[in-house]
Amino acid sequence: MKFQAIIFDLDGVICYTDEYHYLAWKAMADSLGVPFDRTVNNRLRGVSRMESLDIILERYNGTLSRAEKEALAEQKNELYKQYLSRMSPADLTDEVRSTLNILDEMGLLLAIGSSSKNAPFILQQIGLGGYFDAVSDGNNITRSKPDPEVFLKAAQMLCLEPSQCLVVEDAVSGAQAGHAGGFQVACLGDASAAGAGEYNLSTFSELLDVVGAEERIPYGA
Ligand code: B16
Ligand code: MG
Repeated sequence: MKFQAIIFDLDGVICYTDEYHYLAWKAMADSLGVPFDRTVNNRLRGVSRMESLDIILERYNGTLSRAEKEALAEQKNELYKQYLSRMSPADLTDEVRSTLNILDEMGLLLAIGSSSKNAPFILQQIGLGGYFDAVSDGNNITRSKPDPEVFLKAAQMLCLEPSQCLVVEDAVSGAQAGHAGGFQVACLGDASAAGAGEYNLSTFSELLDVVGAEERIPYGA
């Protein structure tokens, strides 16, 4: 097989929590009187929580202490977690679920490489707690994408070399992180539109073509 493992980004690849990030950051920005819209929100894809806050505060007239910034990030995260608590296995599409199961049955190791500190909670909410062979996320890294740390840690957890793993990403910074770590990258969404990967996919199930799966998902599944 071309790859021994696949390392998936979470938000924008396995499930979609960007609207919840938007709503929670918007509430925080409104409380400070800082202009914030979906164009700014798009710049936060794949970016860590504190770096996201710094991007939002580019439009803030004034200075904030480290403690004030941490309180704002915490305020946003509390509201974000309230949205996450309403997620359920229905938030995982049949296409993603079926594709993951086929990849698993092929004997590929499957892992998560996400910048989010909430990754374990999100996985639990969508019914994938305990599903992956390794979870590398915002809790075990010190540098965020485009640094490759999160993907290198995932490969280490699987006892594999980057050349044996495929990274799947929706953010350009995430694709850059994969390349910086020596991984091949399959892109979806924004990163695919930008042609940032070796494989630029329109749908999640196209991963089956990338790994040369014989099984296909029945049309309309
Ligand atoms: P948290 P991913 C990323 O997840 C999100 O795309 C990004 O918008 C967010 O700021 C980051 O996680 C940190 O999330 O505040 O939950 O720790 O795309 O890397 O799975
Ligand atoms: Mg993402």
